Amino acid sequence: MTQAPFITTVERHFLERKGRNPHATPEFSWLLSGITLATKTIAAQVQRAGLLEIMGKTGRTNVQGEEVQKLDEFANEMLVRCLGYRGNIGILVSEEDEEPHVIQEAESGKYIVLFDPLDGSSNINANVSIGTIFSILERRSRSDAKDVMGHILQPGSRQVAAGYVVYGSSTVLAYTAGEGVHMFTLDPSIGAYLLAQENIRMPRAGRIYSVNEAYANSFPDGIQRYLEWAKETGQYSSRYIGSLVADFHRTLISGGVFIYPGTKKAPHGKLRLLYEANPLAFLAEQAGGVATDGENRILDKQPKTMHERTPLIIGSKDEVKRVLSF
Ligand code: AFP
Repeated sequence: MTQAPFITTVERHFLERKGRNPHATPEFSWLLSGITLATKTIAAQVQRAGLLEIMGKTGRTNVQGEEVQKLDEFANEMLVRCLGYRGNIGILVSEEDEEPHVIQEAESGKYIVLFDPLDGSSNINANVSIGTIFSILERRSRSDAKDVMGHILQPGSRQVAAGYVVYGSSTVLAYTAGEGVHMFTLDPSIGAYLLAQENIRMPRAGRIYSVNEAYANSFPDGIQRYLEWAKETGQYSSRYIGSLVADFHRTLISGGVFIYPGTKKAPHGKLRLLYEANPLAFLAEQAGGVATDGENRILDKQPKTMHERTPLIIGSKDEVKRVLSF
C-alpha cells in the first residue's frame, strides 16, 4: 500500500501534475530545484547579512541605473550558478545584467528563466522584507536558435511557470504553472520548502491601497482621483513596503490593490515587464486577481526590449476595476 507523502516539496508538488501539465517532467523539476537551491542560499545569506559584512553598496550601478547592493550581486551570482548547469535551460535573463546569459542554443536548452534576483534591495539595510521573482518561458519552436531576443521577447501569456520568494519573518515561496497558486514555507531545520497552502485565492475585494503617494501629484489623473476618493470614504488603509514582492504577497493574501503608475519623470513607471510585472500578473490571475498597465492586460503586452518598464495596477478583481473606473 502506498502512503500519502509525509512532506511535499516544490519539486514533488509540480511532478504530481504529470499528465495534466505537459511540463511536469523530471527535467523541469530539476530546473525548479535550481531555483529552490539558489533561493535557500540567498535566504541564509539575508538572515546573516549583518554578521557577514555583506550589507551595503558595491559602488556600482546596474543596467537600470540603480545602486547595486552587495546582496544583489550575491543573489544574482547564486541564481546564475545554480541554473547555469541545469541541462534544459537555454537562456538566463537577470535584472542585474545588461545582456542575457546564453547557456546553450541547442533545442535541449528549451527553457528561458528570467529573474529579479533581489527585489527591494534598497530595503536590505533596514531589515525590511525583500524577495526574488522568476518567470519561465519556453524557447519558441521553429524559430532561429540564434535569434536570442526573439526567444526572450514573448508576452507573459506564454509563461510556463512563474513565482517568487519573499525573505521575511519566514521564507515563503509561491509558484504557479497555470493551475492555481501554491505556497511553500522554508523549514530551515531541514532546508526544504514545504507545502503550506494549495490553490490560494486572492480576495475579490480589499480596502487596502499600496502606492508611493509621494509621487501622487504626477500620477495620471484617474489614479489621483481614485486616491482622493478612497481617502474621502474613510474606509481604506494604506500600506506600502517599497519591496514589490512583499507588497504583492500581502495583496495576494489580504486583497486590495498595488499601484505603480507612470509618472511625469518615468512615464512607463519603474517596474520591469519581463521579470517583475509578468510573473506577478500570472500569479495574480491564477489566484483570481487582475493585472493591467491601465490600458492593457499585462500578460498581453508584447515586449520590445529585455529590460522594458511598465506601469502596473495589480490586485483584487473588484478593486482594480474600481481604480480603472476613475
Ligand atoms: P530596489 O530594488 O531598488 O529597492 O527597488 C525596488 C522596486 O523596484 C520595487 O520592489 C518597489 O515596488 C519599487 O522599486 C519601489 O519604488 P519607489 O521607491 O519609487 O516607490
